[in-house]
This record gives sequence, C-alpha cells and structure tokens, in this order.
Amino acid sequence: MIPAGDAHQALLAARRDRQPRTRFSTSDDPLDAGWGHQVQALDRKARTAEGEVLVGMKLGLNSRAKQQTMGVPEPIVGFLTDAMDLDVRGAAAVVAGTTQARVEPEIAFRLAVDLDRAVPVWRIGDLVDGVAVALEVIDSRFVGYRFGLPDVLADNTSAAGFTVGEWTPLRRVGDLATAGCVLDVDGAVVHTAAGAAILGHPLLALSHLSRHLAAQGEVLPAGSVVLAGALTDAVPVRPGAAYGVAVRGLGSLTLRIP
Ligand code: 0L1
Repeated sequence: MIPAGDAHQALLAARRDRQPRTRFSTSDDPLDAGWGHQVQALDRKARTAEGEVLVGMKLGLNSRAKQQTMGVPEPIVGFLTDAMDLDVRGAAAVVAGTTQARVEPEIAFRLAVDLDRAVPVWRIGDLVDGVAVALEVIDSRFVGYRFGLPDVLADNTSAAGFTVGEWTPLRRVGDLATAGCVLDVDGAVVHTAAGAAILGHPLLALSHLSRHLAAQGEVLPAGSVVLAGALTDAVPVRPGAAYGVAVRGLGSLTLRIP
C-alpha cells in the first residue's frame, strides 16, 4: 500500500506540474476510504499551513447521474478553502491551475449553527440560514477522471473552484426536491434536473455531512458554505465560454471563463 504521505506528495506534484497521474488503487491494492481520508487530511493541513482558510465543505457523487458516470456508488466529502472561491481569486487564476476542468451545477447551503453532531433528517432545516444556486469547477488529478473511491477522496473530491449566487432564506424557498435546474453553456441548454437528483432531497446532503463530521469528530462552524453535490453530469471548461445555472426559487448564476 502506498503510504498516505507519498500519495499526498504525488498529488501535489500532479497539481503543481499540471500533469494528471494514474490512480493509486488497483485490483491488487484496492486501498480503502480511510486511506483516502488520511491523504485528504494531509492536503488540508498543508493548505491551511500555507494560509488558505477553510470556508466550507462539499459533497460529491450525490446524484445517480454522477455516480454512474464516475463509477463510484457512494457520496464523498471534501473541503473548500478561500483559495477555491472564484469570486475571491478570479476564474482566470483558478482555471489557469487546472488541466481537465469541468463545471457542474450545485445547490449551496450556509450553516446557521456549528455543525457538530449527527442531525436527524427532520431537524436539518434548523441548520440552514441560506440557500443559493452555485457552480463548482472540478479538476481531477487523475488522467481522464479515472479513479476509485480512495483515489477521489485523496484528491479532495476533485475540488478546484466554486461560486455561489444570492443567498435566500430557506423558509422562502419552496420544496427543493421539485425545484428544476437548468445548466446552459453560452445560452444553450446542456443538462436539466430537479433537486431530488441529490439523494432524493438536497437537505439530505447536509444530513449525510453531519454524520460524516460526527464520525470524524469534526466541527464545521456557523457561516460555512456546503455544496450539496452536482445535480447533473459535469461539462468541460472551455476558454471564453459562459456557464449558466438556474434553479427554481434560487435564481441564476453565470460563470464566464476568460
Ligand atoms: O471528479 C468528480 O466527479 C468527483 C467530484 C464530484 C463532484 C460532485 O458530484 O458534485
């Protein structure tokens, strides 16, 4: 088994040199999710030591569309820092550091309280102080996005960048499960979905996250952003293109790539 520290260094090199690599897990050495989390924790420690600030968490592979496309049948959790915020850092800077970037439509939640325990589904709404439409830029450090569960966890769930629209209080948003989502590129619709694509209801992503954090003994502070996971398959990033997402009740958002 490749030691977690060596895998972390290899992923750093892949990111720095913009040179995707082959996956670590093989049929002879399948690795496991615990190993993936260990590598991800090393990445997070290194980034915060360099001054990046943790601003939230992201869930991935919450929709059947994404699970089937990526061949990983369960949700995954990664972290977000201020350096990934496209509005802080600028889309040009984030995209310049990627090699095979893709964009996907998301629903974002803002935490009203510290998330410090596993929260039952019927109390999840109490955790949320705002909901927004969002776009995530992902960039796998594995050639052609070919990875297994431990690999994608080690690679911080392919996180590269994100942007969030206007926050709306949860009580003013209708049923998120039936909210329609439209993703367009340069005005042409490429994917559609409903909120239920995310685990049956986007709020269940928060429930999943609360159990994950409780298992890790970790607290996510009030004010943090949570990306609930892509509603549809991702689309490749092209220089000069504009990516638009609209979700009923949450409004719309456009990301322009220079
Ligand atoms: O590279 C990937 O597709 C893994 C991250 C998935 C992000 C998501 O499903 O929201």
